[in-house]
Amino acid sequence: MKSADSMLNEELYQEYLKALLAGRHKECREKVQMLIHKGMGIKDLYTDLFQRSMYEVGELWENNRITVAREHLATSITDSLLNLVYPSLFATARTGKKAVVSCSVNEYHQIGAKMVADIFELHGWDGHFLGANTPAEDMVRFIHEVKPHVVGLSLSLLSNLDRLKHHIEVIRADFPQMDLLVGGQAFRWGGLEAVRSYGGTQYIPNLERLETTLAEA
Ligand code: B12
Repeated sequence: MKSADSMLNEELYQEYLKALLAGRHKECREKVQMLIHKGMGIKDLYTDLFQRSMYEVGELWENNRITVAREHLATSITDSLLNLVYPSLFATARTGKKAVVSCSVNEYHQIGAKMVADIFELHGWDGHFLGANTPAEDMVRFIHEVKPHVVGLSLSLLSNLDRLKHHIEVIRADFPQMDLLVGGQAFRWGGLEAVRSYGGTQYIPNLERLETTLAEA
């Protein structure tokens, strides 16, 4: 894979962000297709283009410089663009390993968790993505059916920490040895000690660290 910098320069990033905020879906799509065609790696595309622009959308929204409608538009475009990488995602040789990735109840931020499931797929795992707002008991039922090697939980709002803890407790009750990965922006503001106190639970701040962890697994 070529380095991200050689393909995604600042000018291209700013053009993409402008198109995203203006809702020019086709233009965003063409830029992403061009970057994929040039060989930009999936982790870099996700981090340096999609994540960076969504964090910027969040800041603009927080500072009342864009409306909720525009933020929703940018989110929906980004969500659809993730699917452009799918042909290369599933081309990797399968390892036979499985992961389940999900958000807890009342957690509607799902793009980051979806990216995590995709990175598992990229590394040959089956990355079962359960999406936003998944009840703990239903997730555990699914874990019984699929028998994954790892479960990943995403938390964006620190106010949802007790819900995440409930998920961990319900999983631990049936699967005391299950490897748990947690991630998401909530941990910028706290919650790590509480999560680590469960043991066998690892905090992964970004996709780069996730790739290193998978390479070592
Ligand atoms: C889009 C968005 C929404 C959308 C989400 C839709 C969707 N389909 O996902 C909607 C409109 C639903 C929404 C609602 C709200 N949102 Co919002 N949202 C965002 C926004 C703009 C982008 C989120 C995003 O996609 N980021 C990009 C992804 C790729 O980044 P990421 O989530 O951090 O994921 C990466 C890593 O954290 C890590 N990771 C994440 N999960 C996991 C899991 C595992 C296992 C691992 C290993 C790694 C990992 O890997 C990912 C890739 O690198 C953010 C701004 C921001 N800074 O992100 C605000 C933001 C998260 N929201 C915020 C808020 C306040 C809200 C609301 C409370 C607003 C309101 N008053 O209603 C509600 C809460 C809804 C709820 N109960 O969940 C705040 C949170 C602030 C805080 N201190 O808690 C933010 C930061 C905006 C801001 N700056 O104020 N939001």
